[in-house]
Formats: sequence, structure tokens, C-alpha cells
Amino acid sequence: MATNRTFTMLKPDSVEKGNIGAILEKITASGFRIVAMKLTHLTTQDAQAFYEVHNERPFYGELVEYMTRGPVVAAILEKDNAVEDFRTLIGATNPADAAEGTIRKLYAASMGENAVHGSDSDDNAAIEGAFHFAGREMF
Ligand code: DAT
Ligand code: MG
Repeated sequence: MATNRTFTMLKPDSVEKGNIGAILEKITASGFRIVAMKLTHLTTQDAQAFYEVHNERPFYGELVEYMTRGPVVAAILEKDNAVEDFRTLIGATNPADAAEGTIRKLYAASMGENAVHGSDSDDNAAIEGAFHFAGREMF
């Protein structure tokens, strides 16, 4: 059975462009409750570990550089069917393929700078949330 939490990051481009308020408004208006949230600057080691699964891909170096060039907003979100519903809300990885009205369609510049992260499974949501937050930071 699906759990009811997912993990997100509003990536450095969203912070740089001043889009975090608009994106959080869209997230909460779509029925997600914020369980944990902070502004945090990933180290190179953090980003490498977070995207370990992609370490053989040609874009890995650029991805790590992008994710560490400024702070991100990390958050845990709660809603029924959170992982799947949040992936629907953010849209396809490449904003050119993202559906109208999705966060990536509205706010992402490119595949490499795509505004927002969303966990792709319940297991990864739990792993990624625990990577960023201690139990006492979740509400
Ligand atoms: P998603 O973030 O939609 O789960 P992913 O897990 O496949 O996508 O990839 C992680 C991030 O890596 C993605 O948000 C942007 C970057 N990325 C993926 N494929 C890429 C590509 N072909 N070129 C450049 N960046 C890419
Ligand atoms: Mg992914």
C-alpha cells in the first residue's frame, strides 16, 4: 500500500529566480501538507550521495554542480497517494514534455535545471526525507 509522504527539493534555480513562494503556494493549494521544511545548501558530497543512482550518467557532474551552486528548499509533504500525486503535479523531467499547469512547465528552464525534485517511490521518499531531516524536525 502507498504511504502518504513524499520528499521534495525546490532546486537552486527556483530559489535564485524568487519562485519558491509561488511553487509552495501551488503545492499547498494542491492538497499537500508541509511536514518538514528548510533552506539548506548541499555540499558536493551531499549532492553526489543524493544522486548516487545517476553516477554513471554523462550529466552527473553537471547535475552535482547545479544542485550545489546555491541553497535549495527541502521539504517533506503529506497527502494521500503523495508520491504519485506529487510526480503528476511537477510534470515530466524535461519541462518541454511536461503537461500544462505543472510546476516544471511553469517554472523550469530545461532538463538540466528543472526547478523541483520529487521522490519516485515510497521507499525513496523515506530514504530522502531521512537524508535531510531528523525525526524532531518532522511535524
Ligand atoms: P526526475 O528528477 O524527474 O526524477 P531523474 O531521476 O531521471 O528525473 O533525474 C534526476 C535529475 O537529473 C533530473 O531532475 C534532471 C537531471 N537529468 C536527468 N536526465 C538528464 C539528461 N538527460 N540531461 C541532463 N540532466 C538530466
Ligand atoms: Mg528521480
